[in-house]
Amino acid sequence: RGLVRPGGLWTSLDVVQRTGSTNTDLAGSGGDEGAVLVAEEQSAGRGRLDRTWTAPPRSGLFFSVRLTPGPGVPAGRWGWLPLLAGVATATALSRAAGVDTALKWPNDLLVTVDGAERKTGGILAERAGDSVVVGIGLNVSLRADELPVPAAGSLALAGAKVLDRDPLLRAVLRSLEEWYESWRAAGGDPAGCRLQEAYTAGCATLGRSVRAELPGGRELVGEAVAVDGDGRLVLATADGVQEPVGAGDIVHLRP
Ligand code: BT5
Repeated sequence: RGLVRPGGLWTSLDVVQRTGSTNTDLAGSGGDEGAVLVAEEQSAGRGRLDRTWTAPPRSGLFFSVRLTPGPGVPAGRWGWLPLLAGVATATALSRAAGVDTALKWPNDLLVTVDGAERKTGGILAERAGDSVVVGIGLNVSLRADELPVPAAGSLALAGAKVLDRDPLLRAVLRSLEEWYESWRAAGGDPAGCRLQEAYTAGCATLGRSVRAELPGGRELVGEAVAVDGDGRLVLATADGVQEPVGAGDIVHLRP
């Protein structure tokens, strides 16, 4: 439908009725940059750190794309890809569905439902050889009694004006292509393609008091003050130190 076109980023788009995880399938298949795999249903959807992504069949978008930034983008900058996917998805949802989404560092998409922030999407980026497989899960039509976890939300609950999954998928893939091509053209420099600016503007974590649960069990409490050039969240702690956090979970402590 115009997404897979000569010279464009997307080289193939496959839709399967049911699979375990679109990320696992794409990571294992090798092949070209620009492959897109969409599932109507995932029986073993994955989140980060061995967590799961669960959603009823056809209630949302579950898909993965293969990106191969190549030698023009230093590997240290590939960490921006999940953040880039978040910005691209938020841009698309605002344009195509009139829904404001906020980004929770690093990879959650939040919508506001009855005054509370709820997770309506998540992103999982994984290295596969010289590619990165970026998976996006989005809750689209879920009603309040269908939410897989209490903290979840959906585009329907956030008042989206479009709930058909096809146009939403097209909008997200178009936006992802635009952001990715300009990031790659800038050699992965997030400032050079306004990605850092866009992420900062859309990030609900910044300016908040947060607790970071770091790999290995260490915890850090502070104010989230910036996202640095490597995509890390910078925390200003009570003893005046600025600590960049590159991986881990963030808990927003107060609004
Ligand atoms: C994520 O991980 O949020 C990344 C989710 C990526 C899913 C996509 S779907 C297509 C592709 N194929 C895959 O197998 N995965 C990708 P994380 O930040 O670790 O969050 C996981 C946590 O989110 C879980 O432990 C739950 O608490 C919560 N969760 C699970 N399903 C949810 C849902 N449908 N809506 C909101 N929250 C959910």
